[in-house]
Amino acid sequence: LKKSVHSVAVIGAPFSQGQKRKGVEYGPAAVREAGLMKRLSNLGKWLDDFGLLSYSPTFNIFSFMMFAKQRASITVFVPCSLAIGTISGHARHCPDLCVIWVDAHADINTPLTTSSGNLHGQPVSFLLRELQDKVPQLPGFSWIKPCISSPSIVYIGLRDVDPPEHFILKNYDIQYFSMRDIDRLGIQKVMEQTFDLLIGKRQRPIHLSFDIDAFDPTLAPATGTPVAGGLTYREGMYITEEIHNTGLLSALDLVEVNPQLAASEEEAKATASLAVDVIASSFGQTREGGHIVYDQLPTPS
Ligand code: 6HN
Ligand code: MN
Ligand code: MN
Repeated sequence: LKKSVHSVAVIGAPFSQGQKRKGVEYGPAAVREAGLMKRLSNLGKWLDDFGLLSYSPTFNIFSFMMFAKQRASITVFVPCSLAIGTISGHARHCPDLCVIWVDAHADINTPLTTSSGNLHGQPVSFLLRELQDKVPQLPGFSWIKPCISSPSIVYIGLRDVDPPEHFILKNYDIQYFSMRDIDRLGIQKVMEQTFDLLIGKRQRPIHLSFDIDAFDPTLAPATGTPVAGGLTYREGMYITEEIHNTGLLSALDLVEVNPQLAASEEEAKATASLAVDVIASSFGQTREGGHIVYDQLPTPS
């Protein structure tokens, strides 16, 4: 079996709690309609399609990840809050995992620092070991066991970070590459340094959490909290190509696609098809081609 031929579980988790804007529960279906499964099977992936979960709060997605984790799994889901479930489930299988969090936002408010009250701005705070004395026990959340340490996560694309979040990033020594850092270093150096930080000393499985709002809103308008000045298409593809090239991608969450917030059908379609590009590229589609087996040229008879 070629290294790139492996099985990918696809889980759609339509879910809109954790934030106030309606419509994000239609994201998974929109990404499927944009051709996700065909693109992945064209890459020679063995697909394990779990369809759309009918009920998928964080605990369910946690159980699902435990169950679905084969050699890789994608979840095409919704507000970032579900990362509590996906990363916990993934970590149960792969305790050694590291996280690359691509997002305009840090999603690291605690329930005590959040000003919006939205859970999608808080998932990372529940997951980080170092932060647990600052996170209150909430009803329904007692199953969550913090499973990542601060040196095991790197952010890329930040440009809208709340003051308490900034405090946390600085005081807990969490590594990040903001859009300013990308301007300064270029995306190639950013990826090099990200891998040095996370997998420089030892190989470990990568959990990629990709929030579509990391892209510039001109490219991904159909999302709940767009922020100007985001990733270009090429920066986004470079990030995912490099992650694929490590051979260590183990799970991918693609979050915050909200077709209902698009101003037009075209905007909704463009955002969903960008999400498909992110996923396909993470699983081996390359811009220079050559990703499917083609080993003989036709000869004129
Ligand atoms: N997302 N920091 C803000 C909050 O509500 O805590 C925004 C969170 C946005 C979450 O879409 O990545
Ligand atoms: Mn997010
Ligand atoms: Mn975001």
